[in-house]
Amino acid sequence: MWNGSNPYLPGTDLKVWLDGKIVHMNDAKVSVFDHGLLYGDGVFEGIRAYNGKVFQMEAHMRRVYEGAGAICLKIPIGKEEFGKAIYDTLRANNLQNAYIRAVVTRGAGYLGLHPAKTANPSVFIITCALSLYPLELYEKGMPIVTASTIRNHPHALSAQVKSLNYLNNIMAQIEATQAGAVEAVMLNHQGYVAECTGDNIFAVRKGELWTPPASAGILEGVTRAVVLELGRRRRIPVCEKNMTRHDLYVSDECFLTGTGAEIMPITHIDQRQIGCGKIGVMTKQLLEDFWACTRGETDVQV
Ligand code: PXG
Repeated sequence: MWNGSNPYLPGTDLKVWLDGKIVHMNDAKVSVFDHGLLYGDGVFEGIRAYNGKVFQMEAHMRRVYEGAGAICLKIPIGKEEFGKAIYDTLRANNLQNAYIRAVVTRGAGYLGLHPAKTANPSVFIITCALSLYPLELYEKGMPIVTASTIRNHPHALSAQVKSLNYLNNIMAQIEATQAGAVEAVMLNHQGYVAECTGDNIFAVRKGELWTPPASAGILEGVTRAVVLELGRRRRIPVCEKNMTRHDLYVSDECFLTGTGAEIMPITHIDQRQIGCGKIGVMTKQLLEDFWACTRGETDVQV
């Protein structure tokens, strides 16, 4: 049990939804025999709530149930109950604007890989206040680097499965930190741009919006789908196409998308300045459109 000594853990009295019950964070315990811990055997979702409403709930639920299904993991509750559990957790913590982490593990069982060695998958939901990027970063943008760690080969496990094994991405994140950046772009096994460690990537080139296709082995992010739709609504030519690092270097604008980051402008990649070195015109339009969605002013179904 956490004894409160780790300064990096949330220090507040959070309530966690664990297998049907709302419990205090100190009582939210999973077994050392849980296959989620022993083998990374499970799936998770990172979701956000804005003004008391869960953003793109359906898309996140679709992804977690599809991902679980793809690894033969039966989520012990239905989609509706899962959604209600998320709202119950937000309410228990009095949170209107929050980060939501939903996790499904194969559950506790004997040692050994075989999934039959576990009987009861476990579900838990953590909600907490967001530590947002400073607002000025959305104007100024940020630098990223290319990691030498490549994205997992999509033929090993589909990137659509948001599995509990993120070690590759963590390795790339360490590379980013060591280079003084917050994010790193990962290439795929063919050398094409895939995505960042927890964000998708877009480039703007001659008025067109480019992003790598699902076949590049990327997670088809919910934010990415919203941004593609917002681009189409603005009649921007949108291309899902394989991109090289060179395409990024010579782009007019570049930005990341993700649940946590929303739309984050990129100013430098591997020390090369992108465009004017601050948020680009198209990025700014899309960010404003995106914020209108999060405020519930426009509806985008993905
Ligand atoms: N690629 C990867 C590899 C991700 O893990 C995204 C893209 C963006 O997808 P969404 O659906 O968020 O637009 C992700 C999302 C966390 C955290 O706590 C990670 C993500 C999302 C939220 C929180 O590290 N990854």
